[in-house]
Amino acid sequence: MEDLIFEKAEIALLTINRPKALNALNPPLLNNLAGLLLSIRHDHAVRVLIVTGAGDRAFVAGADIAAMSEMTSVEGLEFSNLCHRVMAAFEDLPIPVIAAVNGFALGGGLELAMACDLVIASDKARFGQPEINLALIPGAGGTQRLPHRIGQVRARELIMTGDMIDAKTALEWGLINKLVGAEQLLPEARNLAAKLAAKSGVALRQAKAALRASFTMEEDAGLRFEQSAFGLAFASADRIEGTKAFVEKRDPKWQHR
Ligand code: DAK
Repeated sequence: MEDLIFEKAEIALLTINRPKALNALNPPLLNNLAGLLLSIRHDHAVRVLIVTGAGDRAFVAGADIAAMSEMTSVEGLEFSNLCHRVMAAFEDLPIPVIAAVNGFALGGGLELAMACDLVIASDKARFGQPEINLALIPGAGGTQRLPHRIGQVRARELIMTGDMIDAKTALEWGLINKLVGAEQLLPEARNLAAKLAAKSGVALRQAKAALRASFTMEEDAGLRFEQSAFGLAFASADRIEGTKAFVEKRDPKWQHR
């Protein structure tokens, strides 16, 4: 899997590694990604995942345009299924996922960042949905997730013009959580990951599931979902420990169950 570098640890680092093509996503890479995400999903030793791009130019410059230009309609359909499976696998990981955006996050690259929970970007990052310039539209969730994150007005501008925005604008528009210098990107991502890894894993999992419901459900169903998720967190050993530790004025020791 040369196109992916996975450093397994409690705070794991996944690097998309096709720097010569600005880390564009082609079918073999996406297939590898699907397999890797499945194994991470079932690996309880990994508590937080950071995703970044190899090199100093790109996070992911989108789906591989050269590969797409050669595809038949049937292959295009298979590619579509694969893209959706990978984005869903990212979004459905029960652990927090942080995108560390080190350069271009375009098309499928921005969609990948938006399938993560938190986004930290370096001052070299550029964001956009330039599919319109290929007579395409965002195909891995961009038309839905972008307006959800930054509102209809700005999402329409990005998707219909295909223009890119810089990291400062992305911060102002609420597309990213934090903007740092290039050297500080991975250290800051690790700091944030360490903060999350110090929380109860069971509570984080329920918080993530309930936050996702705010995107996929009507408000009434979402509020009911929140009640169930709250109930599950409440039934955990960590909830007993967390509330007890507060009363006893000490730090909690999580069991993550
Ligand atoms: N695909 C393939 N190769 C790419 C690429 C891409 N998306 N982006 C860059 N490259 C390659 C370039 O071809 C070049 O290769 P060589 O010529 O050196 O072999 C190398 O990376 C360096 O790029 P440039 O020479 O172009 O570098 P510049 O600094 O001049 O320009 C750029 C950087 C990022 C502005 C430019 O490379 C660019 O505009 N790239 C394309 C960005 C783009 O349009 N991205 C959106 C792609 S469409 C789907 C789901 C999702 C999608 C599709 C289907 N289904 C569910 C079906 C997603 C679609 C997309 O993402």
